[in-house]
Amino acid sequence: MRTQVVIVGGGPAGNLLGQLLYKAGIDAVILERQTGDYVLGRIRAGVLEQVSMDLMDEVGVGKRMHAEGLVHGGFDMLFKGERHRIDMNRLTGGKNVMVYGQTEVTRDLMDARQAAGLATVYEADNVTVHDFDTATPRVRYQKDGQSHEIECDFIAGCDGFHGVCRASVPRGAIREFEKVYPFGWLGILSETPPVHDELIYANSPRGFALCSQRSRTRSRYYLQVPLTAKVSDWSDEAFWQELRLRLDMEAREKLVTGPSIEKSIAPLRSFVTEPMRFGRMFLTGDAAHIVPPTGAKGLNLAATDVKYLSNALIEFYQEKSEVGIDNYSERCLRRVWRAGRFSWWFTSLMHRFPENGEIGQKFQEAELDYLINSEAGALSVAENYVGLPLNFGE
Ligand code: RFL
Ligand code: PHB
Repeated sequence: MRTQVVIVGGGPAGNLLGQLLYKAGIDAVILERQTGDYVLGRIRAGVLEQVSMDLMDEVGVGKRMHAEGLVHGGFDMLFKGERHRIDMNRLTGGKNVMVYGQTEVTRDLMDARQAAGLATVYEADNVTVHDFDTATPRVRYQKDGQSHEIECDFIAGCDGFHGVCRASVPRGAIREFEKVYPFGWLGILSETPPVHDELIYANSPRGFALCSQRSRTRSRYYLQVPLTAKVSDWSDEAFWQELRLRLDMEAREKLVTGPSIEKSIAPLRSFVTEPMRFGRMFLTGDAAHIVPPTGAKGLNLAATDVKYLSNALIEFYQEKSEVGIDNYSERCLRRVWRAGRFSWWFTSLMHRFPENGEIGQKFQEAELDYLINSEAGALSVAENYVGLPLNFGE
């Protein structure tokens, strides 16, 4: 079999790339290791930047997002028991973010792909990538015990942090930068109205907490927990109790609790791969970089990577130009480092680092006091949170 682009991984990056290429008349096959239901069962990101909303519109799947997503023009920062609003909309001259879950983004993209009759192979086992240093790369996989090979022009590695594409690059051709944080996030999803109509990022001496949401009736909350914590250690009651202790009085009283419908722990990590292109194979999204979730940047970076990649591939096929392909890595990495820097900084500001002691907590509170009382400080937070425009750096 032959196609133009093999996309390894059918998460948000792979599916968005599939739609962008389809709109440009470029053939692609997606190979996904899991079932579609499994992919949709992973509860992850919740906040879309304007660039990601625009991409959903561009590929024609924005309708449900606009109908059901919640537009947020600000968020609260809580420290020393008090909440302070960052008015992103005012500070950035009208920019907002959209609360619309990654599950919904992926579902909308998958539905559009299916409606267009495009090929996704689910439960593709043992995917391997070959010859990406030549003009005819190949991808092999197994499905129902049968072996298959696809010859293609390009491979897009959209296969997440544990994928096969990055792992197949010769070690001498790649550099990896990594920071692992000494804690994780315990997340809970519940069919309860959110405690507040915007997000609350809380710095507490007991550790970080985040009050997020998926809709007006569904909440998502996170707690900073030690790396040794296990989901089974945390009953729902213990979670709600600890969350209350990290919130301000008003939120504590308003919090509506209920049974969890999902509970999981995610480790926090900053990770960047350089470069993101290896001959005819490109890495995108979590396959190339991980940010800690504190800045809500991961999914948005995945979306902008695949937009840059689709532009480069369209230029290749339509204009016979390799300029976009040659610039892909540099273009993505500038944005990746900017978002990665913000996520690292916001993580450092909001979490408890026991090794920094009480003075560390005091310094954090002083910095937060500065940020919310300084127009320049608040603007810096706001403009990083709403994200960079697509043509940034041009
Ligand atoms: P994904 O979503 O991991 O998808 C990769 C897909 O590739 C498949 N795969 C393979 N397929 C074939 N062969 C193989 N060998 C394969 N190996 C893997 C996998 O099954 C999977 O379907 O990566 P992608 O598409 O790059 O998307 C990235 C995002 O998922 C990620 O950046 C975000 O979820 C990060 N993130 C957040 N991002 C935001 O922008 N805003 C947020 O509010 C936000 N919150 C979060 C987050 C991530 C979290 N966790 C759990 C890490 C909150 C959390 C808790
Ligand atoms: C989420 O709702 O899952 C979420 C929101 C904001 C973040 C991280 C996660 O910074």
